[in-house]
Amino acid sequence: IQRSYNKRQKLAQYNTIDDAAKLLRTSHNIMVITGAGISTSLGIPDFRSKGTGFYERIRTLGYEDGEDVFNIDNFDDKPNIFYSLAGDILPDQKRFSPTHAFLRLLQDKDRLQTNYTQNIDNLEGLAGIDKERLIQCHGSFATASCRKCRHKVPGEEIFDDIRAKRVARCRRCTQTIAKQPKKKQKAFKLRKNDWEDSSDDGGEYDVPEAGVMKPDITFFGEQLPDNFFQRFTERDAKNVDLVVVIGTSLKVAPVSEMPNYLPHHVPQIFISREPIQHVNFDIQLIGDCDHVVFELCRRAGWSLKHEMIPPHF
Ligand code: CNA
Repeated sequence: IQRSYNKRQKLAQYNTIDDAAKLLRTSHNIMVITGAGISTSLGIPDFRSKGTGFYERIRTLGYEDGEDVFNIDNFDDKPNIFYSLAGDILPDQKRFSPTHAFLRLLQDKDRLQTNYTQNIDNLEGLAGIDKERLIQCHGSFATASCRKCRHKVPGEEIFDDIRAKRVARCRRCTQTIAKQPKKKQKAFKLRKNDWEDSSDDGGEYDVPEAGVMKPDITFFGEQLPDNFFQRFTERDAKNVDLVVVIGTSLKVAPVSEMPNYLPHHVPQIFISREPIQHVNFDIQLIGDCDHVVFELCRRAGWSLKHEMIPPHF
């Protein structure tokens, strides 16, 4: 995108929840940026909420910084730490939240241009959001790859290991290693360690280890998927007419920077439990997002249906 980063100014004409409902009704290319807060009503912890967030739990287990668990160098160094904790955020949900239903409603009304989700729980797919309208900015548990040979498998293949808090190893590496004659295994080990002498001295060597499998979620220090940058710069930044940000602390770049990179005349709405200061949203609707989106729909004259919304509402 050509424009340089510049903190946008609030647009004076939009202030109230009724303004927000009117914007929903009148906009046709809506960009929705979502975070962990849209899944907490299903019992999936977010990262940073006080008392319930995953990072606080990690601290009670003695780790200083929650982000360390999702650092790629730390993962390569000690994958067992990630595997001992990841079970808590593993998606085993068979249902989605009213806020996911709201996204689906926007899609059904052909108003959802793109949902940029930071979530890795794949619940957007369960709610029926089209792949073409969904960017999983931080990847997902849907697939996993070997850190050594890059072999990719469906994510479910390593779920048992994650639940058992056991480091998942690559089956392809394991098979390749098993097929090699013992001498070759030794040579592989020697080369790997840059030893000069590869002569057979009859000594004992460890067989090389199979690579560690990592869910294809984006760790700190890893690149975001290409389609994130492409879709944002080549399409959405040029023609969205409303931005709605839901259930995120907006602390993780580059997603946190998206609102300030968009044309400043495009109205922006923020929905979350805690207000934020580092982006000048036009309207901040502070509260439980399931309640807020329900109320927004009511005021827009739309009916949001979901099993968690009491029928008399
Ligand atoms: P975060 O930093 O934990 O922020 C979540 C925000 O949502 C907080 O500000 C909360 O106050 C707010 N919130 C929580 N529950 C609700 C609710 N019911 N209604 C309204 N607001 C609520 O998480 P972010 O998404 O901002 O951070 C990005 C990380 C979180 C991504 O890399 C994700 O992969 C990661 N994450 C994802 C999941 C998931 O996929 N469900 C779970 C935990 C973490």
